Amino acid sequence: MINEKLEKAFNVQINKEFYSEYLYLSMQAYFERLNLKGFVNWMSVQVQEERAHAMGMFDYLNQRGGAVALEAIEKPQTDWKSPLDVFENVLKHEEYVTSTINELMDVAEEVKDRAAMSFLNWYLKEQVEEEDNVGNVLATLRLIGDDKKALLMLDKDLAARTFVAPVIE
Ligand code: OFO
Repeated sequence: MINEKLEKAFNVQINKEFYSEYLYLSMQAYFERLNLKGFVNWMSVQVQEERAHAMGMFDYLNQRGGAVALEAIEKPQTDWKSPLDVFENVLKHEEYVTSTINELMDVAEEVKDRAAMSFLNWYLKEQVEEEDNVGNVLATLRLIGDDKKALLMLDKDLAARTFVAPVIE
């Protein structure tokens, strides 16, 4: 049976992962309005990843005899100034999520739940990847500046991203 404090901390993080899904879905809608289909695709993959992150913790908590308690999901922002503004926000958000997973890891460490620590290691590694992916798109957007042609080229590149269901272990 999982420790009660850790169970609560997992539920907080599950909510954050669902919020991430919701935020990226809102960003996807923004890119639909701009008709940037590659960006739409990139966000839709991100949305699916966040759902997988949330469900990974959802399943784990159940497996450990804990109780999943879903909370209301905060309303996400719905408009941004530009694609650059979106990706600056994505990076900020991912850095925040990294910090909250670290906090969850701190609780697992505090209650000496080594199995949970080992499970959460996957999430910490995933965050390194997430920040790197977002950072790469952001760096390109900074280079692009106001060049519309270059933006459309990046849009084409982002159309190639595909969702591969992560194996969380
Ligand atoms: Fe779940 O990694 Fe992004 O938020």
